[in-house]
Amino acid sequence: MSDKISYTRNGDIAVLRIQNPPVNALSLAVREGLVAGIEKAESDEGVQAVVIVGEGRAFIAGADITEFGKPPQEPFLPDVCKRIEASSRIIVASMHGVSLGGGLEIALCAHYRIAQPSARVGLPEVHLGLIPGAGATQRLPRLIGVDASLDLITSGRQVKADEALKMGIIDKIVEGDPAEVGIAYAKALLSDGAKRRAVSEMTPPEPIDWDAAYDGALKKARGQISPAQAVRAVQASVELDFDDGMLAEREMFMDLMKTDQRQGMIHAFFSERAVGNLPELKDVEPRALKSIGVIGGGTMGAGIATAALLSGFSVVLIEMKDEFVAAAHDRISGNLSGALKRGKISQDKFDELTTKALTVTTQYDALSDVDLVVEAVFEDMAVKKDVFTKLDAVCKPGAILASNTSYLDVDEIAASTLRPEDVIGLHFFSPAHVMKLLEVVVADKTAPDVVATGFALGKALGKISVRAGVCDGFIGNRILATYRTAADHMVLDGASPYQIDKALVNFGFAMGPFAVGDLAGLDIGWATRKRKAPHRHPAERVPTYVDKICEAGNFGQKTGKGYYIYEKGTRGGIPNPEVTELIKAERAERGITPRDFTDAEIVRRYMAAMVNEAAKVVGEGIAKRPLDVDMVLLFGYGFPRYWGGPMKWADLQGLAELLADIESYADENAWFWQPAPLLKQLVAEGRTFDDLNKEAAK
Ligand code: 3H9
Repeated sequence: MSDKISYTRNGDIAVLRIQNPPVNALSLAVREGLVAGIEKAESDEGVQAVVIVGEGRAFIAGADITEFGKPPQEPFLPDVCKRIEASSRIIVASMHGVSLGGGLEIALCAHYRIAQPSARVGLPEVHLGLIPGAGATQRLPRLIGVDASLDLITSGRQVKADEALKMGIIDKIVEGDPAEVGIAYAKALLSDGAKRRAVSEMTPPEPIDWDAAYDGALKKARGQISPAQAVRAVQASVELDFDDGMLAEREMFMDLMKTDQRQGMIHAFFSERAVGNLPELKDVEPRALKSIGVIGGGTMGAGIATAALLSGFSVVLIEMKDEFVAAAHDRISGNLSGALKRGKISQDKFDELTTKALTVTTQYDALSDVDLVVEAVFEDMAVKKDVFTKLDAVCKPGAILASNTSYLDVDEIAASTLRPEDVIGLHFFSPAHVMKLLEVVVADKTAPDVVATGFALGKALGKISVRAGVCDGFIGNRILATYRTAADHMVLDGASPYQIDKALVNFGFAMGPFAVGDLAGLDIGWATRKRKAPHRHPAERVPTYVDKICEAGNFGQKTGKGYYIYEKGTRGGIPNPEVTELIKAERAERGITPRDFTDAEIVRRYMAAMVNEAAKVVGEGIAKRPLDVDMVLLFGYGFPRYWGGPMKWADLQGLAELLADIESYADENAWFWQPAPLLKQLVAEGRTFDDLNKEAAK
């Protein structure tokens, strides 16, 4: 028996306990141990039933993801499942915590399933670019039907025990120690004379319109292939006998295992967990956080306040003028009523958060006791410095003073206080109570425990926090400025904003850059261009037609017109013909003969600009690791998760080919397309961005 499985006897019941912390993943030793445990129970005289339970916080979280990409080792999971199901003894799975992927597949091979009220089950394989590969696509439809199976498998969503019971996935919900309730249930089954019950022997369900389901899954997943493949696997459960269906599932699973999407999504899974794991924070205790101050009650400040309230902090929000106080309060209440409507908080909680937990005032003195303040006022250095001087005067010693600036110099802001070691950038993304990304911007003098507190706050707010150094735009907005410029250049040279948006949506972005511009407000980019104009390098190519759109009072969605025209009551916009005319005029003025771009070239140039700037950001230490950039783009900029992030995408494409493209673009515009030294170095050494991630993890 493997040391990952313990075998005990309780009368005529054997208990197999999986002990593979932290989440009982089905690594080789667990698979071996399960088979050995079943064999032992069968040869153990008097054993009539076997209860399978998990030790610790979960039943089983699925296959061991760290084994993916390596040659599979026997016993393979589908065979382990088959062996369990074929056992001559009655097998009971007693589930607690999560039973995910292969974990649920083990349970589906048991003859009976019970769960704790707090248990959750699901088949999240699509989130890893895969489909279930140990029989769930064949057994689940036999157990709960095609529609419910497709819902679970193509979405990867987890369901709670009560829903799983209603769906017919589990037989009973019983509260108590999982082993004890499992034994009691097995005893009751035996005394009732219950028989073995194999899901694989149940009648296959009725067929559906498979092509429609396939097309629907493909469309919904915006370029991700595994949900649509899952439809084909479930189709096999209806059209083939069980064993052939299992072979079909295995083949599709192994094919998906070879894809870039699987690599990208597993990179995202592990990076999401590694991103807050910084050597510099090891053994650093964060400061205590109970109350948060917020300066400014606009969209950003109200969003930050909402996020803090929802995570259990008390909030003091400072508005500039008395007449703004009520509006700020309303904005936060509006956000919270969204949470109330979605059932995330109760009416009592809503009342408490909008009254007792929240103070909105114009009096800075009210901040005298808060543990951390986030300033979210107008992006202007003089205004920020004025706020920080006031904060320095009123906040208690040890309170952290944070700026939500999206590009200003945090060192300069810190220098306006007498406690620069307590100053940090906390760059939230709008709407701050919804968006998952938080850039923790570490200035020259920021103390390590202040950085640790920034990460602790991010965790408490349910954010993905990424460490960033100080530069114009930090990680995300700096890279955005560059790839956005590449898009602007392509428009000047002949592509239309609409073709570019379409090509990038087809690549997998939630929206193209011009549609995003309309959503964010074209006035923001206009202000940035004006700010940067005095320091602009003569070689920069900045289009002026967008300024003309703004000068006419058109700022995108909020004014109903920008790159697109937005009719009331319709979703999305239609191309604005005035923009096409303005672009034509500008090309003529600049003497540019427009040329055609293919969609593939658009994606290539856009991505090359993104990766090149990202490599500079990593090379300069603004981001510590390539995976930090990947997480910023994934969680703040709508980058398709199935590519893992731009750095992972670049590794998958091949860095040498990408560098060669950048060098060829540099023949047209050497100033813009200066290859990143880090990219050149990696190509010369035959290494990848992921090699840098691995070195950083050592
Ligand atoms: C599958 O089953 C395929 C089969 O159909 C067919 C096969 C043939 N493997 O998230 P946490 C690690 S595909 C290895 O921080 P939480 C995780 O990296 C699999 N390691 O905790 C972390 O390590 P570290 C289908 C795993 O409480 C630690 O455990 N299953 C695995 O917030 C704690 O994780 C899934 O996709 C794993 N399967 O959340 C489930 N799972 O401490 C994926 C976790 O070194 N996992 N780790 O950073 C999850 O969704 C969450 O981790 C879970 C716990 C909900 C379980």
